[in-house]
Amino acid sequence: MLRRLLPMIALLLAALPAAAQERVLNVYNWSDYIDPYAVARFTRETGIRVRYDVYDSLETLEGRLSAGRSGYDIIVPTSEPSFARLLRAGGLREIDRARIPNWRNLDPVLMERVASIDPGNRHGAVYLWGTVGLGIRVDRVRAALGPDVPLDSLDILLRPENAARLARCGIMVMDSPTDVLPSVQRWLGRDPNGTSAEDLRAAGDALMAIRRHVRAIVPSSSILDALASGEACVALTYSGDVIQAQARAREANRGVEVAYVMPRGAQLWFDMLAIPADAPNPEAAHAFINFLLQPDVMAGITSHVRYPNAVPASRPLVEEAVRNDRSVFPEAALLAETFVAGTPPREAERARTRLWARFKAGR
Ligand code: N2P
Repeated sequence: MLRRLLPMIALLLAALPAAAQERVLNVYNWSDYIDPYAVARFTRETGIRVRYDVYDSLETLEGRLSAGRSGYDIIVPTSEPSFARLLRAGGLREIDRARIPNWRNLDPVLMERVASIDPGNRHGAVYLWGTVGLGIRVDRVRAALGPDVPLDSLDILLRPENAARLARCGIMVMDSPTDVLPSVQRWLGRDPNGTSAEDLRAAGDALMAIRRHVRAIVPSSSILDALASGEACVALTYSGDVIQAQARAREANRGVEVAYVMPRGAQLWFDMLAIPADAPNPEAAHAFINFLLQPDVMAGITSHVRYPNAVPASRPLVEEAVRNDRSVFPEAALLAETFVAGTPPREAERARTRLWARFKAGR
């Protein structure tokens, strides 16, 4: 019976539109945040085709996800505030560990750090992590601020007299209040997660004081490009993006030397692999997470994007130059001084958005 039916089933399948037969995984990830080879290998090994979209700020990600029905199977929100908010709103699917044997490769210490917002780590795995700091052109900064300028502080950008001297060579700030304001507040010596009117006024004043020296407030992906091309000599953005820009600038060999400044007391963040509650293909999402958590795959990703990952066994497989790069893997003493952002209440979020609009408009 079955034997007679088989050719008919094959015929029926052939008549279906291609999309219905194909297994597709819909990924929504940060830009410049994976090794393209890993995606190709996943498709080759599983037959699952990957549709891949990117975002370059948490504001964009949350905007896209908050309405529901995003159509994505995998998203990569930062633990706080975005992952925490989505989780609280019931927007994330519980991960079935039985389908992810490679979960055991995850660093228990890192996973513990995000367990406070996701007890038992039931909804996400740490993918990559990093800090917020400055990408600088060392020669330009030294020329403008003196050869002995300390390269471990946001003073370079946030002291108005410094910004004034650097304005001509190009100052940029990534367009994300969520990932900029905490660092500014910390630099002011205030609670980085403070959301009182006084906290916000102080942060707003600090930003307005340098505003006329800032050439552009643009998405983080544009900052990466501007650092690589030399168009920006000081830019506030994510650590690995700066180090990617450094690599690109070296390759272009046009005399642009970029370095990462990790400020003392930097913002530390963890980006999470998560599955939206209404993911169309949760099966494929589990397969993808399991695939990513292999040491060799993760090593390829870290080598490519220059962010540390959460799979310790990948470390010896990471390209040597990246493995030994202190900008990628900060020293423990520096890490000990970092802070992790919190999740501001909705009211404060609105005030932050207004402040940011003023900063962008410059008045
Ligand atoms: C990648 C941006 C890094 C993610 N381009 C920041 N959490």
